[in-house]
Amino acid sequence: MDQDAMYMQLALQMAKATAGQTSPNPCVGAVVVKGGQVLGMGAHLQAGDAHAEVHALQMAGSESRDATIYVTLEPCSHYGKTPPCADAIVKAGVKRAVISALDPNPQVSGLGVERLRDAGIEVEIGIGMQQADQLNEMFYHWVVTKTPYVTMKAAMSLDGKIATSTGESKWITSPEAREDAHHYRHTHDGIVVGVNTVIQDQPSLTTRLPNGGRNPVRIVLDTHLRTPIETPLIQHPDAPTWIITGSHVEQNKINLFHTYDHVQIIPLRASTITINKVLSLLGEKGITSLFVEGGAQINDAFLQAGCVNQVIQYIAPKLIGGKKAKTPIEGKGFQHLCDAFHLQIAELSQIGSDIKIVAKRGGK
Ligand code: AOF
Ligand code: ZN
Repeated sequence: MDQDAMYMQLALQMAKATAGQTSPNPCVGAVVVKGGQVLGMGAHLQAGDAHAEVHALQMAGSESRDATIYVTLEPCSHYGKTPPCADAIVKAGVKRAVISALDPNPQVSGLGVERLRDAGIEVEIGIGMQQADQLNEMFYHWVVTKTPYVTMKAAMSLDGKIATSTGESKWITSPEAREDAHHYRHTHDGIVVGVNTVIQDQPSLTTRLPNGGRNPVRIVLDTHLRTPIETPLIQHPDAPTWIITGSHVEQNKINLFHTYDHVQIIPLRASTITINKVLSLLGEKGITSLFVEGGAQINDAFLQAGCVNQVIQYIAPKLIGGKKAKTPIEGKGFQHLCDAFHLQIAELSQIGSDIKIVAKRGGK
C-alpha cells in the first residue's frame, strides 16, 4: 500500500469508529504527516464539537507547516457551529491536502477545495473515496434532500414469514442476527413503527448492544393517537418518543401525555399521515436517517411512497407456512411486476445461523 493510501486508511478508521455519534454531521477523520511521521490525528466526535482537521492540526501544532493533511471529507468552507476548516488548514501553513471525497453539503460542495487551491495548497482528491462515500451515505442523502435516509429491516423465515398464523414472532432469527440489527439502531437517528406494532408488541425500541449504544428517537405513526399510556415507549424515558398523528386528534387526549417530558405529540396538518410529509418533518428536525422496523403495513406505506433507500433482510433457515402467517410487506403491494421496487444486493453474509442481505435502491 502506498503512503497516501496508508495514512488515509488511518483517517478512515478513526472516522468509522465514530459511526452513529456525529449526526446530523458526517463522520470525518484527519491525519497530519510530515517527513514520514504522524504528527497529529483527530476525528469529529459529535455535532457542535471541533471538526476532525482542527483536532489533528492542534495536535501537530507548529509542525503543521509544510505538512500533508489527510482528510476523509472535503474540509468545510462555511461558518456553521464551528469556523471553516479550510481556513484553519491555510493558516497552519499546510503544503498538501489529500481528500477522500467532496462534501455534498451545498454550503461546502467544492468551495473548501477551491479555498485550499487558491491559497496555493496542492490538493489531491479520491484516495479512499469509496469507503468515505459509503461511511457517510446517509449524511449525503439528508444534506442534499433534507429528508432522512430510510432503511427498512425485516426478519423472516426461509419461506418468507415474519410470524406464525397465530401471531408468534419471538424469535424467528438467531440472537446474533438480532444483535446485528441493534447496530442499525445505534447508527440511525430515528426508528419508526406503526401504532399497531406498539399495541401488539409493546416494544422499547432501544439499542441494546453488549457495550450499550446510542438510542434512536422513537417515532410512532399513529393517526388517531391510540398509543397506550402504559407502554414502554411512554413509561420508560430512555429516549425521546415522538408520536405523529393526524390533525383531528383532540387536545384533551394529547394533554394526557404532557407529564412525560420525553414524549412529543406531533399532529400533521392533514387528517391522514403520508410518508412524504413525515419524512420532510423529520428531516427538518435533524433526523438524517430512519430505521423502519415495524409492521407490514408501515413497510407497505414506505414502499408505496417510493421512500426506501436500503433493505436489511435477515432470513432464518426455518419453514413456518400457513396462508394467514404474515409476510414482511402487506397492504396493496404492486399489481404489476414492472412496477416492483428494484434493489441491488450490496452485501450477502451469514450471521449466526441466518442469512443477512443488504439491498440498496437502484438497478433494474
Ligand atoms: C469538516 N470536517 O470533521 C466535519 C465536517 O455546524 P458545523 O460547523 O459543525 O458544520 C457542519 C458541516 O460541516 C456538515 O454539514 C458538513 O458539511 C461539514 N462537516 N467538515 O471539514 C469535519 N464533520
Ligand atoms: Zn470543518
